[in-house]
Amino acid sequence: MVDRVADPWGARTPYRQGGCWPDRVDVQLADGLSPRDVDRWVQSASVLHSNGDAMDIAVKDGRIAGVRGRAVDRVNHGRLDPKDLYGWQANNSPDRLTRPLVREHGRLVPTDWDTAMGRIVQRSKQLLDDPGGWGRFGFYTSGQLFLEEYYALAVIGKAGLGTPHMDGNTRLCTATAAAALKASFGTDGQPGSYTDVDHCDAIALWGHNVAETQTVLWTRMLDRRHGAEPPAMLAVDPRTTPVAREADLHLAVRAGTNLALLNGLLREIIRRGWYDERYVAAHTVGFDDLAAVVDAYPPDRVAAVCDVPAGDIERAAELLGTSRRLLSTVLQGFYQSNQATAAACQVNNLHLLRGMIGRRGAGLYQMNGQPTAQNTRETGADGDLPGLRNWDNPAHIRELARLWNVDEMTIPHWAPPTHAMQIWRYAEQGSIELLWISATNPAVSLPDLARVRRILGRDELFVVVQDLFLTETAELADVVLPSATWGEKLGTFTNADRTVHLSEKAVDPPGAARADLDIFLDYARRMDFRDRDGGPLIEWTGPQEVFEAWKRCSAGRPCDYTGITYERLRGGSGIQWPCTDDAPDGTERLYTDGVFNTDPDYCETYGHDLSTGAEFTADEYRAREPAGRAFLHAAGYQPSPEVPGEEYPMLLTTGRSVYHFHTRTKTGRTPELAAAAPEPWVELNPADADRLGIADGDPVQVSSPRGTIRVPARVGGIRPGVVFVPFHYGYFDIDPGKRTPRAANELTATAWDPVSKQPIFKVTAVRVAPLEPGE
Ligand SMILES: Nc1nc2c(c(=O)[nH]1)N[C@H]1C(S)=C(S)[C@@H](COP(=O)(O)OP(=O)(O)OC[C@H]3O[C@@H](n4cnc5c(=O)[nH]c(N)nc54)[C@H](O)[C@@H]3O)O[C@H]1N2
Ligand SMILES: Nc1nc2c(c(=O)[nH]1)N[C@H]1C(S)=C(S)[C@@H](COP(=O)(O)OP(=O)(O)OC[C@H]3O[C@@H](n4cnc5c(=O)[nH]c(N)nc54)[C@H](O)[C@@H]3O)O[C@H]1N2
Ligand SMILES: [Mo]
Repeated sequence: MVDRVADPWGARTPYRQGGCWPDRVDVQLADGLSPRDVDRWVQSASVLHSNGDAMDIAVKDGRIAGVRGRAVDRVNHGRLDPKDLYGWQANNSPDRLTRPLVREHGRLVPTDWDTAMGRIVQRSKQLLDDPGGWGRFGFYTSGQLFLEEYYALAVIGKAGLGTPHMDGNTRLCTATAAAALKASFGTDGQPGSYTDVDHCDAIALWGHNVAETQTVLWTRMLDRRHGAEPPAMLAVDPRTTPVAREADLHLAVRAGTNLALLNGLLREIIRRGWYDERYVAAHTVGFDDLAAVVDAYPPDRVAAVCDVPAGDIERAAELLGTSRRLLSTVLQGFYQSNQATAAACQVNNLHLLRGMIGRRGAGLYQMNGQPTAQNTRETGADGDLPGLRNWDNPAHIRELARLWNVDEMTIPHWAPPTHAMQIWRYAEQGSIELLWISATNPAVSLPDLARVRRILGRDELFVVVQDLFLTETAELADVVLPSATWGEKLGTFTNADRTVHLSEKAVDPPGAARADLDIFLDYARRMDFRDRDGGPLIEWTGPQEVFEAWKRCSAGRPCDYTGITYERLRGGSGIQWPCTDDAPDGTERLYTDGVFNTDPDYCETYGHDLSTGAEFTADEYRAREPAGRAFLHAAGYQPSPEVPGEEYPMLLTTGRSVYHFHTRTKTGRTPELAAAAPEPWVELNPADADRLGIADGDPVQVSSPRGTIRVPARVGGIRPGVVFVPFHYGYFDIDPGKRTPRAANELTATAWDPVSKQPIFKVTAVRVAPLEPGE
């Protein structure tokens, strides 16, 4: 065993282009435990990022005691991320919630399940007694539950209650990935496969610090870089991340200017003739418009907007334009930045223009972040309709009504589903009166936390929180439901390259904690939801039955699971959807024939205007006659809603460290990871630090119009004018006794992308000042 805090990526196992990535099995066991002493190894996969690294959980005396990578799996060939190697210890944490809690006279007190569920059901029935009562329910779920749990929740919300107010924290995470995939290709679903890393000759990382956020995918890229015929690498990030340091070319763009950069790059690619005219003519719509829009972005203009040298833009265009197998990944540096969907679509355009899609090495990822975000989207727990169906297509509604045996009018489809930011707005204004939060910690992860605390604290709002720990959010709830988690429940989930894994139950949850699926099914039973014939709407009792029902719902849709069974997922590798009778081993790449999911009867959306978010109608969509061709969408650059000014002269961007997962409920309870990054910090460019009189380690104050935080300075690692704060640290440090304003989201604004509705966490105007001694 090696110290993977000191070296997050482990030893290189180089390989050549077209070769097979060698196995390397990573293992971590509890102190003093040897592999011989392990009672059982139980199959699972990672839930601390979207990579889907397969692993076995070691069980000793009924407790989780370690993990081991699965060499047979197509995703990780045995490797594990540092968070996975150490993070399982949080399952055994002594402060896990073991009993439900209810609020009595202002305080949360322990109770039993009957009392806790009874309160939720009583409140629910009260609301349903009033006409339109279904509109008073809001559900805010996660990208971290299992597929079966989301599907059960989606059916409860859409066929049981009939509320349109359901979304996931996937709105903060990969709403833009979904929006960009739908906009360009007709439906959600990643075109590429991780094996594209084995074949590519250039890798472009668009606002994706993959080295810290998907360490195993990064080791695959690094191993190619260390083998024969290594791929070239381009990084676009305002910070000097490990990715930027490895790359052949790093464009340290000013935060919020991605679209200008991409427009400039596409202009060069078109002007230099580096695009595939035949592919564009046969498989795309919109070339002339795109060419006209990007023509206004010559290198000098882009250099001025993005603040990178014009020569570097030309070099980047050449790297992209002359590669023969280009792999791109896009993540939060685009999705949470200005003009998110428009910018992400330009990466799709790059691949379409160059015909770099649907063949080996020409991979494109509108990357996921959370381990199960793909499932939130597929099952409709994010508000979309299950099976990547289109809310605006009556035939799709009819299919679901038939499947669930409910009236079409029960299924909300008279307007787009309510997105999370709007759900919070309704909760603030009072039209949502019951907000059920599962597996997410919005009191740390949403923007403008002072506002979020105000909303959760409203007396009129009944808040249910389903979690493992008494989080910043849970302590503001009316009812807290203690959940089982990974390793303590059975289910499936799907990673960023469509690989479906099974996660078995290794141990029992602590105390009275229950699997999220059991909680949702218990609620359905107590609410006694009925179908149109008066029979029970939901009769499932366990995950496998829900999975079988989900397979029927997915049949014929892009995410077709009909060929997958729990049994087939046991023992070997995960399987990529679609998996059907015709493709019994799954499907490695989508769109290999250049036919996209844009047919009006099949597509997931009729589309939006990328600049304003205005929705197109079915007729407008049909008039564009996509006929299986992909859309080349164009948009002009506009500055972000917050730009630096006199009072707030710098730009704050936020994000992740390799050692922590999100709000640290698990990694903060893991000794090795907590010690590796015990407190937040702010990264500053040396020239900015000098000018402000700040030295490395000095305490500083960062302020925005919403709030102020006090954190130590780290000088270096970032471009001038931009500062970075990790968003992992909430306003208390695991121990609720110790409270300090130090969360990045005290500063961020309630603002979102017009198309994906994803919040703009990466561009906030701030002021930075040294703290005087004693302050
Ligand atoms: N260690 C760790 N790994 C994780 C997670 C975690 O919490 N910790 N979370 C998982 C989840 S849910 C997600 S969504 C992913 C996120 O994975 P990433 O997207 O890789 O992570 P971030 O740090 O949020 O953002 C990536 C980069 O965007 C850059 N950036 C900021 N503003 C801009 C901009 O305007 N333009 C450009 N081009 N870049 C910009 C930041 O400097 C940052 O380095 O990670 C997953 N993996
Ligand atoms: N400023 C800023 N803000 C951000 C981001 C950023 O880059 N910058 N990134 C955004 C992104 S991409 C994301 S994904 C979000 C993440 O934000 P959150 O979802 O709020 O973060 P987590 O800490 O992962 O919260 C998950 C919660 O679910 C609990 N949990 C874990 N497993 C289970 C389970 O099986 N069942 C139940 N019931 N509970 C469980 C955990 O204890 C934890 O409290 O943050 C977003 N916010
Ligand atoms: Mo995320």
